[in-house]
Parts: sequence; C-alpha cells; structure tokens
Amino acid sequence: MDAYQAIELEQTYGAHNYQPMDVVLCRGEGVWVWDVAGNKYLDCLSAYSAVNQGHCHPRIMQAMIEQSRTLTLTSRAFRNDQLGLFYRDLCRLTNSHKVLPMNSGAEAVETAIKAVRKWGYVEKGVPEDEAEIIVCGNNFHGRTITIVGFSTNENSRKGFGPFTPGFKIIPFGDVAALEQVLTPNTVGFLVEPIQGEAGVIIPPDGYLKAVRNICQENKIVLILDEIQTGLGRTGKLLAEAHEEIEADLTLIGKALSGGFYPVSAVLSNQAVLGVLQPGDHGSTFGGNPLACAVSRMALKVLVEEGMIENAADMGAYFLDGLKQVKSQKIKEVRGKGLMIGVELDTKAGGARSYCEELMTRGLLCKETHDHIIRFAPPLVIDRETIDWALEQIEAVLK
Ligand code: IF1
Repeated sequence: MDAYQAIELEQTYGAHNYQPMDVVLCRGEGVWVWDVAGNKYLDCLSAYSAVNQGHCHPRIMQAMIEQSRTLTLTSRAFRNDQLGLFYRDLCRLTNSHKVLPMNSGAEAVETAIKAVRKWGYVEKGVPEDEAEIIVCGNNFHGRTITIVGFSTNENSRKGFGPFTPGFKIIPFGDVAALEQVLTPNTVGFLVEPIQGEAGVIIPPDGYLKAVRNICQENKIVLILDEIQTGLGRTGKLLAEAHEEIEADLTLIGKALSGGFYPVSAVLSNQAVLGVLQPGDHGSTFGGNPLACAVSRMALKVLVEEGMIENAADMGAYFLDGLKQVKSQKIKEVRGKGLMIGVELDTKAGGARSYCEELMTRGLLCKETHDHIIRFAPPLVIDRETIDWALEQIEAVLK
C-alpha cells in the first residue's frame, strides 16, 4: 500500500481528531523510522517520549514475544507471576513503597486524583466532596473530561463541559502563588517538573525544592507528573532528581514499556496509596502479565545500556549545538537532557512549516503552540547523528 492509499483510508474511516504530517511510517529501528516509500527519518519526537529506548528494541521485543506465548491477561480477579516482580523492580529503581499499575498516562493521573482525594478525607479530615487540588496554567496531563476540565488550553476544553469541580489553577514556576492558594481543604499539588506540551517550559532553579517544602509543611500531597519527563528523558531517571527531591506520588507512563504496550503507574510512599481498599479502583488491563514483562525489560535496558547517562551527555551536546545556530528566527533554545524546545520568533511564520521542511530532509519533529519545535529523539542517539541533525536544522532555520 502506498502513502496515498494509507492516507485515503485514514481520512475515509477515521475520526479526524488529529492533523498528522503526511508521512506514513512502516518500520522503526533505534532512532530511525522509514515510510512506505522507503524514505528514512530521524525520529525527533519518540512518540512524545514513549520510545526512549529506541524503536523496536530487540530485548524488549524478545520479552514481549516470550510472555505473549505463555500468558497475556488474567484480570486482577486472579494473581499472576509477573506483577509482584514488576512492583519490586519499579519500587527498587524509584525508591517507592507502593505501585498502582494502569495503562494510559491519563488513567495514572485520574488514579492519583482519586487516591489524593480519598487520602484528604480519610487522613487529613477534609470534609467529604470539598477536596481541592492545585494545578498549573499551561498544564498537560491527558485528555479525559476531568483532566481537560483543569486545562487552560481552550482547544482542549471547548465543547466538552460541564467539568469536574475541585481544581484551582496557579501560574507554573511561581512559589508564592502556591502558598497563597492553599486552604485547609487543599489535598494535592499536581505539576509537571518541566511542562512538555506547553513548549519545554523549565521552572526557575529551586522551584521543585520549594514546592516540595511547602507541600510537606502544609500536609499536601506533591504529585509529579513524570509521564513525559520521566524514565531518562531529562538525563536523570526522574526529573525530580535534578533538585534532589522525592514526590509523594510520581506518575509514569509512555517509555515505561519502551513504546511496545500502554503501561502506566502511580508510584507512592505508603501514606497515600495505602488509603485505597479492595474495590476502590482498578482496570481490566492494569497490571497484566504482558505489560509487566515488557516493562521490566524496558526498565532493565534503560538502566543497563546507559541510556539515562547518554541522554544527559547527548542532550547537553545537542542543546549546545542548537545554541550555536545563528538565526534571526530563533527566539530561545531551552531544554534538559534530550527534552529540548526551540522557540521561534513569531515573525518566523510558525513552526509547522519548518517541521515540514525538516521532514523533507529526513528529520521528523513536531511543533507545539505554533512557534515551538520540540526535539526529543530516543535516548540512544549518538553524537554523529546529532551532528547530522544539527546540519539539517541549521540549513532550515538560517
Ligand atoms: C496526544 C500532547 C505530549 C503527558 C503528560 C499525561 C499524559 C501526557 C505530561 C497523558 C501525554 C501525549 C498525549 C498525546 C500527545 C502527547 C502530548 F501533545 F498531547 F501534550 F506529550 F505533550 N501527562 N502526552 O505528556 O498520557 O493518556 O496520552 O498516555 O494526546 O495526542 P496518555
């Protein structure tokens, strides 16, 4: 099937909830992907950081094949021999006490909201149905009604009301704003360590440590959404490590399976997830043996193959190279590890056209908020490939 036929089918039978670039991919290996016409591209999106380990990582693939030959799904009505091992590996790696496994990132966010509300009622004595959770402007935490209800992006909300009450919005990066919004009914603060969709917005140094202290002092659960920043993307296992803090609840997803399978999880100290009783929460696929086997190997290769350190080294190299690019079109280059954003001047005419041109040069990337191009290749990228990428970016942006 050629690209035209594939696009035709999508347009004919698919809901039009995306406006994808017209490239029809059919193969992935490491940092490279190929389209149906045989063209090769450097993937600088990594499926929004779900393919940190590189496309079709052979060891993760092998783990998936083996487990899929023996047992894929039992539901949680019964136990399986992979779940406890997954919990143990994840808790040891992240210094967590408890795990609640889910499937999509949004489900992990919703799970955290339920657990924190119940913790507020049971442990903090907040009156029933009066729990308040603080979030930040320009947040992205998923697409469910509750989550888009506290989005500040009109496109995410329009036409989907009415929304879930109990959320307050403060500016990202503003410590005083958090202190001022607190009430005795505040139970949690949900925030991305670096805002991804907002355009790789890095908070001021010390922000995470400051909000960690405020939450500690006011008995508020600090929930860090590391679904995009986690699992090596910023050059640390979790982005919280850049400020040497530990969240009370940490949300991970995406690369937790290396892009092979939807797997997410809520990681917690005992206090918060400990309030959930049998029957409080669950999902058909949450914690299934196939997801557990795939995720255990995805975590193993991430650590054993030095991908986290490589992300730190190659990220610094990529960022430095981008900062050397002389172009009137570039307003700011920012990033941490291999989570990089290039903000263009509004006079440059919008980021999409540059992404389209980069695509013709064999580099796939995605704009966000009209003027920002995100560069987030798999964490296995090497210096030589970054040099090549920088040549294409310079050629397009000069
Ligand atoms: C799409 C954006 C990124 C996330 C954070 C939770 C979730 C995401 C920090 C929900 C998911 C994905 C969703 C995907 C595109 C992508 C995205 F552009 F939508 F905003 F990465 F920035 N927290 N982000 O980034 O996880 O339920 O999707 O598994 O909706 O097209 P999910």
